[in-house]
Amino acid sequence: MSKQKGKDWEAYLDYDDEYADSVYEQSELLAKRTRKSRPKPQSDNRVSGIVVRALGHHFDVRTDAQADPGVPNQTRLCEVRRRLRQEKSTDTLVAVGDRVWVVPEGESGGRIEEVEERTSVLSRQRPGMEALAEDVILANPDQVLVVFAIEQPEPHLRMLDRFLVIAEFNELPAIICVNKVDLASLAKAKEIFGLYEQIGYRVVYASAETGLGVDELRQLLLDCTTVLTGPSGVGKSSLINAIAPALALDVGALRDFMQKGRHTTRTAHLLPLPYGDKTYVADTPGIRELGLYDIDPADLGFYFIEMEPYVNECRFPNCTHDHEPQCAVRAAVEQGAIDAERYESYLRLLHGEE
Ligand SMILES: Nc1nc2c(ncn2[C@@H]2O[C@H](COP(=O)(O)OP(=O)(O)OP(=O)(O)O)[C@@H](O)[C@H]2O)c(=O)[nH]1
Ligand SMILES: [Mg+2]
Ligand SMILES: [Zn+2]
Repeated sequence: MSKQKGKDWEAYLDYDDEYADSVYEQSELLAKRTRKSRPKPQSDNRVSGIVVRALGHHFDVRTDAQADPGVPNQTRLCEVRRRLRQEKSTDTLVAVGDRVWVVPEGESGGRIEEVEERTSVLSRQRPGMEALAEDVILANPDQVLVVFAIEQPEPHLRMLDRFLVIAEFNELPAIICVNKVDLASLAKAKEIFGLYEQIGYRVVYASAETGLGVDELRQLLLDCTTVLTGPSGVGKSSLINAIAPALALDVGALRDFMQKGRHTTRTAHLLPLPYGDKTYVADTPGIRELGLYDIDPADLGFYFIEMEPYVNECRFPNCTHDHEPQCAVRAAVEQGAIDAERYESYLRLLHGEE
């Protein structure tokens, strides 16, 4: 499924910049001699952790409190060796959410030595790249909370459909949150998003402002890692603040998010919520471009959950559900069993349109 599967991460990682840069080009002998004076990759003092924030080439890693006591905020600012940083790889080598092994340095520093294989990923096509390139939004999420606003900004359902396709492709349960219901009405919100309930998605109607839906969201987040995603300005950070006020995340001023290109949250941030050891939530920057990464257009029908039951009923096994005769999907659209707008979304994605 994800591109990382089977990749030998250790081959990409080392524990020392200077060492790594010389060893790979020079003789085995030199390598052996140098290694003696360096910490071993499997040194006993390494500790496990989770990458909670990416800061350019550095990463905040939350280390295991028992193995690594006395660390300020339980967070170490870690480097990765230079060779890794120079990799012209199109994949994200270290991402927020990655489980890593760190050799501690000083009171609050460290070096990422190993990245564990990702068990799941929320990713998209890296914007501005022609070639297939993965931009990992979050590594190892258990579920996705796709946040849209009923107003400010106006919801674009084509964009929501893209988020859902990406979640389905990655086999991540998706929950839809419609925020800012205080700006319209619950009736209007249901008119627009009720369709998604009909096709089987959980939809939470919320307002970070009035607290509507906040208890429901809190319940849904318990004991797992949830990534919040959606356009900028919809209130992702505001909702997390409402769920756990102690976090006090930065929230955008109204004029900021209406301006093009302004994102209040600039980097993904994985936060432990004060509701049990296993409750994590990831606040991420708003997304404007959401290209599908590594999804074969021929499989797209499988990721529209209400189309999926029909795709094997078509006359032609390679039916794209676009123009082919005796297409079960199109028949279902004509009968009203599949919503015409969702089908329109499907066609746009099929043809690579915005
Ligand atoms: N009326 C109303 N305003 C809200 C609500 N939630 C958030 N806002 C406002 O919407 C603006 C954007 O909120 P943020 O929480 O920064 O949005 P975001 O999704 O985190 O945005 P990025 O970090 O840029 O992706 C702020 O001015 C919030 O006060 C809500 O439920 N109702
Ligand atoms: Mg934000
Ligand atoms: Zn078909």
